[in-house]
Amino acid sequence: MYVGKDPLQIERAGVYFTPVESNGPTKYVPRSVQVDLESGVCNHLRSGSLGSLFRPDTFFTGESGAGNNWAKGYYTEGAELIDSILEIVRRQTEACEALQGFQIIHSLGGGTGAGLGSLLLSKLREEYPDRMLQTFSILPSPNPYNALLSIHQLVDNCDLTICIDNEALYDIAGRTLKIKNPSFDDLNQLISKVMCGVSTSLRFPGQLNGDMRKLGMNLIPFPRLHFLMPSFAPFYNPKDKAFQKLSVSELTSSLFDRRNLLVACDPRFGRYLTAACIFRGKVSSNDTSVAQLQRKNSNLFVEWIPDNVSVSLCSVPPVGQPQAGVALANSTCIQELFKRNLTQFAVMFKRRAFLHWYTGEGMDIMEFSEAESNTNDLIAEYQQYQEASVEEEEEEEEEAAEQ
Ligand SMILES: Nc1nc2c(ncn2[C@@H]2O[C@H](COP(=O)(O)OP(=O)(O)OP(=O)(O)O)[C@@H](O)[C@H]2O)c(=O)[nH]1
Ligand SMILES: [Mg+2]
Repeated sequence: MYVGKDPLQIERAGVYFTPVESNGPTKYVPRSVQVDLESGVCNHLRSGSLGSLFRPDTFFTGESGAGNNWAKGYYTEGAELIDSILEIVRRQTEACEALQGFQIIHSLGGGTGAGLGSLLLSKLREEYPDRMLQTFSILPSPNPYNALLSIHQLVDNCDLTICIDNEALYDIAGRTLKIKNPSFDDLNQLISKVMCGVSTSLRFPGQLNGDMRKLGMNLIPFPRLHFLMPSFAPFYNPKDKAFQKLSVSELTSSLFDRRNLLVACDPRFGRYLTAACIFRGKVSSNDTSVAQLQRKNSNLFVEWIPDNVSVSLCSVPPVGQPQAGVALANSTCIQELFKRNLTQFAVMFKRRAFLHWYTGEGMDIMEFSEAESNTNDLIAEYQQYQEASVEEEEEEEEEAAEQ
């Protein structure tokens, strides 16, 4: 929670927060809605150290839960409550001067975040067709059905999905931060760092990619290929007293290093379509390390999108760290994530295992087949652009002209 007067911190506070009347200095409350189909997690949030930050009437919880079943979140339990949720969302949007869009933070593994989250996306798309829809989506999932049904929805109903992969988080927590048996709290600390990082350009004045649409404009060359990998550097253990001070070029290479990625994919096996880097804190502005890195690894960046890595600087460092870098990358290697999920999905779906739980909620098996083929197509599209080169396209054009 920020308490202070720094004009840089306050100038764009209105992007995520609504000022409230108070006798003393202006207070801000998040323009958020907290939703769950059972009350436990929201109660935990309310009674936690940041509980008083939220307006009480922006919590919405059901009674029954979605029992790890996507169909319950999307078609039955969640569908019954969606209107009341949209009512709160509408109230919050009315408090906006200029609504850019929506950000949904959910996991794709259970019934609520995945199923109800997907339903909410489709309702928002319907009601606010020209606003940006962005998600922070937590993968993978012990239940491959829930995740794949969600990916199917995300491909079509979302503008920008920032993928966060618990597998990668466990690796970072264990290997870099030396935490034994990391808990969800430890992982969520990492997620919050990355969320603060990737929203830097929206939250501070004068930034490149200063709103959601510009960010999308620069990062998403094709509407379906909007699944981004975040990275952060340096990760450090708060219990280690000494800060690691990195030069800009060290920060840059860390951002493009697999070990600092929040998704368990290897960029060396794909190609970057686009990326956006933000350096925060004391970082010299005339550094050209990103351009150098691109030159040295030119085979990892598609050559048919010029200037595909943007760089911006924000003088405000993240809380508790003197400097840091964050990046959002659109790399074709993200197909690995979808392939892993699809493989697990396919072996179960082939045997129709567990399907009765979904059909029991009124779901049609066709939707499973559609999700499977949509994800197959998505993987093929990533592969196609991974292999595309400028020459190939010219050849194709020549061939077309000859015919
Ligand atoms: N990083 C992180 N992952 C979590 C956390 N809580 C749950 N998960 C992951 O998300 C997956 C889905 O669980 P939940 O998010 O609890 O499911 P839900 O959306 O509440 O859905 P239901 O409980 O089935 O209604 C789990 O398999 C976990 O891997 C968390 O606090 N942090
Ligand atoms: Mg739950």
